[in-house]
Amino acid sequence: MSIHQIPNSLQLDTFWMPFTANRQFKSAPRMFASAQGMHYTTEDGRQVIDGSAGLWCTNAGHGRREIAAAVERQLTTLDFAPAFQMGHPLAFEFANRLAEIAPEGLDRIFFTNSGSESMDTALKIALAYHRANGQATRTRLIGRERGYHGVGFGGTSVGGMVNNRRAFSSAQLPGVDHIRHTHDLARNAFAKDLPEHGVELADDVERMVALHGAETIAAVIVEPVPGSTGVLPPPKGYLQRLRELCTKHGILLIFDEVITGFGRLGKPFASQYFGVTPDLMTTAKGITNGTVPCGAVFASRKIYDGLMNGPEGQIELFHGYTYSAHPVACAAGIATLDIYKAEGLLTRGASMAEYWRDALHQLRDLPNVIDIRNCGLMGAVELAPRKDAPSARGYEVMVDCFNSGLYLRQSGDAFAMSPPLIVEKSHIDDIVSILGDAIKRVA
Ligand code: PXG
Ligand code: PLP
Repeated sequence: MSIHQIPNSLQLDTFWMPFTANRQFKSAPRMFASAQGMHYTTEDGRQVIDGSAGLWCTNAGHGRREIAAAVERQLTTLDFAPAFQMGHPLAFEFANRLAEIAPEGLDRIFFTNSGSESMDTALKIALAYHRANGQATRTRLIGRERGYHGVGFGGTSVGGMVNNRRAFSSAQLPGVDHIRHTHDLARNAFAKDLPEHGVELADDVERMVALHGAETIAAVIVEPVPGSTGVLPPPKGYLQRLRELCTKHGILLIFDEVITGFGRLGKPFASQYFGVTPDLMTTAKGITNGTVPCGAVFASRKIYDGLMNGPEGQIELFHGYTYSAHPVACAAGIATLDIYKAEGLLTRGASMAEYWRDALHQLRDLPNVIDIRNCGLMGAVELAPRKDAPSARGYEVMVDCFNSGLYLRQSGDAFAMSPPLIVEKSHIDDIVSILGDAIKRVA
């Protein structure tokens, strides 16, 4: 047990924890008891600054009363309503509000409950769209190495994380291929702006076309800035090139904005930040400030209209979840958008990004630091792995940070950071100084 002892009465065996080394955690638990603003409070009353917005989701900070009030109101007014062949006004209102901030033309919105569901939904929409438009041979899905698109069979298939896939290799979707990732330490380490090198990697789409035939490819799926695999900003011009090649070959481009959406880069969406508009965009997380599970797929009018054919009484897309457009999620989402708007949070990152970048890069000369990356209010510090023990150094630094008052996400020997968008300069100083001390101590 750690010094941060949990009550003896709490039995830890029954909760099978997700994406966690269960035995390691349960032998020395790290427990949060409450949260407000930029900070968690631990069971033993310590303040821990939130360097990763929970899991990249609490963009407006913790404990927002307005969201709590909206949720309570909704639960006592209309706790649940079916969204299949029935409606409730809040679902339409929420969709309209999302459309206001969407990249131009991406204003047809399908609700889900998570990023993984958003990804499954987007892949199905892509297949259904091509089929409805007389191109039923377009069934291949092209993901990218080092992509993370959640844990459904669709998302793991197009994703490119080996640990997410190796145990399930027999059940990956057929006909999926991957373009190469853009992470290139040799050429781009410590880039403070978008990496200079790697635009040519987008030409992998041409290789896929040459190999498989454009008429078999439904969609290319990428995160504009991969988050889970260590914050990998795209090389200059790369996303534009992907867009051009997809358009040229009639392939749909899907941006997975589950992390980059809702202000992370200083614009509502990464699509607007990079000036590249995909055909479909998946979101979740920040859509309700992490409070109530919710996700949304934003589709272009071309795609929506393309599926609104056939007899009027026919269901156009055989897809949906019991909790699609759940009234409580819609209420939480609208209250969240109200906060984002009132406090300018969807663009606040733009004014903080430079300070964030410069603060992170102060860690450059510390022991074992091999790269520092940043984009908007995303950031990563990567350490050299210990010989024969990848991730060990990363884990020790993460635990040291927690014990000294900083929560951040460890990804192998890298740390991925994404503070709530309410972050002030003094918070950034705290995050960087605690992380720096931990890196020095662990060495
Ligand atoms: N797409 C992307 C780009 C994501 O980052 C998902 C899909 C799946 O979303 P759900 O809601 O099904 O988890 C994600 C989720 C981390 C971390 O620390 C990242 C995610 C989730 C949990 C932890 O890197 N990303
Ligand atoms: N909704 C949210 C959450 C916003 O952040 C914004 C603008 O930043 C909008 C809507 C659009 O607001 P307006 O119509 O006042 O420009």
